Amino acid sequence: MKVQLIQPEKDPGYGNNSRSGCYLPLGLLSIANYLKKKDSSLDIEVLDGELISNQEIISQLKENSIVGIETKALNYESALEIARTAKEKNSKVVLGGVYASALPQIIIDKRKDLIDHVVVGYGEQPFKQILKGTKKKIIYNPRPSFDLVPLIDRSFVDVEKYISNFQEKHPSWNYKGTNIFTHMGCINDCLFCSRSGPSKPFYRNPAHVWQEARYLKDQYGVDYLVDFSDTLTQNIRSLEKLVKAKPTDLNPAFHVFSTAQGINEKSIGLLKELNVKHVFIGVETGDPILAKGISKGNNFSPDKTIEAVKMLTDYGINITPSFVLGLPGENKETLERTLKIAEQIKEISNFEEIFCCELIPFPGSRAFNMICPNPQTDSFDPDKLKQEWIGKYCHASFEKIREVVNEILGLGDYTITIRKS
Ligand code: B12
Ligand code: SF4
Repeated sequence: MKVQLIQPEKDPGYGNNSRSGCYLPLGLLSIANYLKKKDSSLDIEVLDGELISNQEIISQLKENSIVGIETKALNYESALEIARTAKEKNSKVVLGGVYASALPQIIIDKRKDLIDHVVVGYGEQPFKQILKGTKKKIIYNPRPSFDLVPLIDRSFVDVEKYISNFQEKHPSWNYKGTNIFTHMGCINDCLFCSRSGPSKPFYRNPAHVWQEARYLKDQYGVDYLVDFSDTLTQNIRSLEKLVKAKPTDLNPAFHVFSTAQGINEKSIGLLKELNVKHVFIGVETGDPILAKGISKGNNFSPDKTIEAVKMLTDYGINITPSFVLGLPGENKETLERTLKIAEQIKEISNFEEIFCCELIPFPGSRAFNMICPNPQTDSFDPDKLKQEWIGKYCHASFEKIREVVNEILGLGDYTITIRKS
C-alpha cells in the first residue's frame, strides 16, 4: 500500500521568513515512523512544501494511494489543491494538523467529495485505523502517545537540505541546527493561541530525547537543537528530569520556548545545565492592561518580562522575543508602549531573532471563536481574519498596527512574521 504524507506549500501570497525550509515536519515523520514500524511493507513517502512547490508535490502524487495532508490556516488552499489531484488519482485523502483539528465537521460537510477523513489531534494511531479501513469520518485523538515512536527516524526526508538552509538563514549562529520536541501541551490559554495540544503538558521520556540527540549528532553532525515544544519551563520537575538524564558525553546547544513566568533562578540553573543558548519568549505587549487580558498566566506583565530578559541576559542566554499586536483595546498609546519595551529589550539583550505579527484569530483560538462563533465555511484567509479582528476589537487602524509591527521587526536581523506580500 502507498502512503504519501504531505505538508503543503504555503498558500499563494504568503512569503518565507527566517525559519522557512529549516525545520523538518516532525508530526508527519512521527506518523511515518509509526506506520512503518507496524507494517514494514508500506511504501511511505514524506513530501514537504517548505522545500518544494505545490506543483512539484502534485506532480509526485501516485495513483491509488492514501494521502495524508497536514493543514494550517496558511496552507489550507494548497491542501485542497493537492486533495483535488489526489482524488483524480483515485486516492483516499486524510487531513490532520491544527487547522483541520479546529474545523473537522465543517470540512467533512463542505468537502464530501474531496476529503475522506479528518483526524483531530495526534495522527499515529488514527492513521493506522484509516489504513485498516475505518468508516469513521472524524477520528479524535487528543493526547500524544510519545512511546509509540521513541525516536523519530528522519531518513524519509533530505535532512542535510534543512540543515544547510538553517545555516544559510542564521549565519551568525554557526551551528548545525535542527528541530526536536521534548513535550506537548500548555497550561496557559492565550487568547491568540491555536496550537491544538492538550491543556496540560505531556513530556517525552528524557532517555528518548537524549537517544534522539545522539542519533542526530552521529548521523547528521547536529549540534543545535530547536525544541519546538510549547513552553519547557512550565513543569520544573520534568525539566529537571531531562537535565538529570543528560549523558556526560553529549552537550548540544538548545533553543527552547518559555514564558517569562517560567524564568527564575532555579529554571535558569537548569537551562544552563541543558546548554540552552536561546530562549524564545512571548513578550506580546508593552502595555500592562492588555497583558492582563491575554490569559498567559497570573503573573504575566511587561515588568515580569523585563525581569526575565535581564536574568537570561545576565546568565549569557540569548533571547528571541515575540510580539503580538492588535490585542483587544489596542490603541496608539499601547502600541507606543510595545515599541518602547521592544527597544528596551534590544538594549538589554541585543537579540538577533525576533517574531512580530498582528494578531491572527486562527481557527482553534479563543480569538477566532470571538469573531466567528458559528463558522459557515471551512475556508478562512488569515490576512482577512486579521483585518476583521482589528476593525472589531482595536482602536487603531490596520495600517498603524502594521507600521509598528514593521518598526519592531526592524530591531532584529532574523525576522519572523506572517503576512501576505
Ligand atoms: C515546528 C513548527 C513549524 C516548523 C515545522 C513545520 C511542521 N510541519 O512541523 C516550521 C518552522 C517549518 C513551521 C512553519 C509554519 N508554521 Co508552524 N509550527 C510549528 C510548531 C511550533 C510545532 C509543531 C511540531 O513540530 N509539533 C510536534 C509534532 C510531533 O506534532 P504536530 O506537528 O502537531 O503533528 C501531530 C498532529 O498535529 C497530527 N498531524 C499533523 N499533521 C497531520 C497530518 C495528518 C494527515 C494526520 C492524520 C495528522 C497530522 O499528528 C502529528 C503526530 O502526532 C507549531 C505549534 C504547536 N505547538 O503545534 C507551529 C504552528 C503549527 N505553525 C503555525 C504557522 C502559522 C506556521 C507558518 C504558516 C508560519 C509561517 N508564516 O511561516 C508556516 C507554514 C508552513 C507550511 N508550509 O505550512 C501555527 C499554525 C496556526 C494555524 N492554526 O494555522 C502554529 C500552531 C504556531 C502558531 N500558533 O502560530 N512551523
Ligand atoms: S504560552 Fe504559548 S503555547 Fe501556551 S497558550 Fe500561550 S501562546 Fe500557546
